[in-house]
Amino acid sequence: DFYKDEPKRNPQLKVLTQKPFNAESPKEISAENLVTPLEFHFIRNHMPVPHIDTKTFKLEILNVSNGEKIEFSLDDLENKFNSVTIPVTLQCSGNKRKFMNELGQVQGLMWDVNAISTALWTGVLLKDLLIHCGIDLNDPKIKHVIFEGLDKDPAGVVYAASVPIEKVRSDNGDVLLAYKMNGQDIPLDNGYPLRIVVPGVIGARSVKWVGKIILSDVESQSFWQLNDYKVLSPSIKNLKEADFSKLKAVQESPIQSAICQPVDGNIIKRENGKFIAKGYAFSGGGNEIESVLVSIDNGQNWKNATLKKFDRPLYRSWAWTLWEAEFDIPEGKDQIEIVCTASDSNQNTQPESAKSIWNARGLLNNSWHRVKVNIQ
Ligand code: MTE
Ligand code: MO
Repeated sequence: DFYKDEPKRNPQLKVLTQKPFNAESPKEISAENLVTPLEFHFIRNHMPVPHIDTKTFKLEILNVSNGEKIEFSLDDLENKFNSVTIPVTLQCSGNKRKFMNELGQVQGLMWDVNAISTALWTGVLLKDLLIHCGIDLNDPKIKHVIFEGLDKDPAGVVYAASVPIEKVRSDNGDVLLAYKMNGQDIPLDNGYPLRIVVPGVIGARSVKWVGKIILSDVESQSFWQLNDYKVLSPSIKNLKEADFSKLKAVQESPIQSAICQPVDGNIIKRENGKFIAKGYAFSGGGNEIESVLVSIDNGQNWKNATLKKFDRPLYRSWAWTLWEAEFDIPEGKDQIEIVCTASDSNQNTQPESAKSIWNARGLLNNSWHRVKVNIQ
């Protein structure tokens, strides 16, 4: 069995597939925790979890521009460089795919609203490490930074992805080579012992179990970089018709929000008079969430939700904002629909419906989230 060495997981995770393992955080955990407890962080694996011998492990950095190779042990990384800790939300670009699929069949895991979690990531800023290596980040021959994982498919192909050098080089980039998550060893499923964290960018570029970093003139030639995480036009109904070579690989996540409490089908008691809705909002690219609007009459009236977020420097809000809003239970209704939508510091907003953003791969569904509850 190719999957015989998989780690133990919390049974409360909402499992989509076992092999490879893919699971969402429970909604009640997202509603209540600005930092997701380790055992509840969502997991998105493409292959079996690799088991890495930390004593012999070496991270390799290869600069294609001059052929130079440099290696670091975990001990080097943890002890010879300044460490930083940053709150970062990782979101799978397939989050909320399930709802896009309702408008027309899309391909991929049918995620609900919790392929998203937040952790305090500790590690070395990749920029600092590369500068320490004497690499000129303004070298015009370096255009992309490729990350290779140590997880392999049966043919020996490793997971890999890349980001543009601009993201790594930027003072506001915060790309991290992380060795701790919430102050502890990174769990096996989330990339132990070392992973890349690319804040504000879709989860797919935050390569877990990273073994090799390549400074290159071309982007990663992996399937995931070239032929997978790209947004097709709504006119392309079938992946077979897609010409991925004409499209850019997705990087930053668009603005997003969701309701985590109550959940669809919940019963709310009329005698309580009021109820509270809770959820998250998140925007990629370091944008800060400015407001979350919540309605129980399909947007005729909106309430400004109360927000809870990390205090972050401008343009470096890498983590989600939690929100809550209280409503009086309306008279004469036995069902109500809650809807939420967010805006950020750059006035980015969410589309009301997924119609104009529908794509056959079901990526980046950031349309308004709706939940129906019953009043009794
Ligand atoms: N890195 C490796 N090596 N292998 C993977 O399968 N999955 C990617 C990314 N990094 C993946 C990976 C995807 S698609 C996502 S959404 C995130 O990891 C999920 O990170 P998590 O499992 O820690 O939540
Ligand atoms: Mo993902």
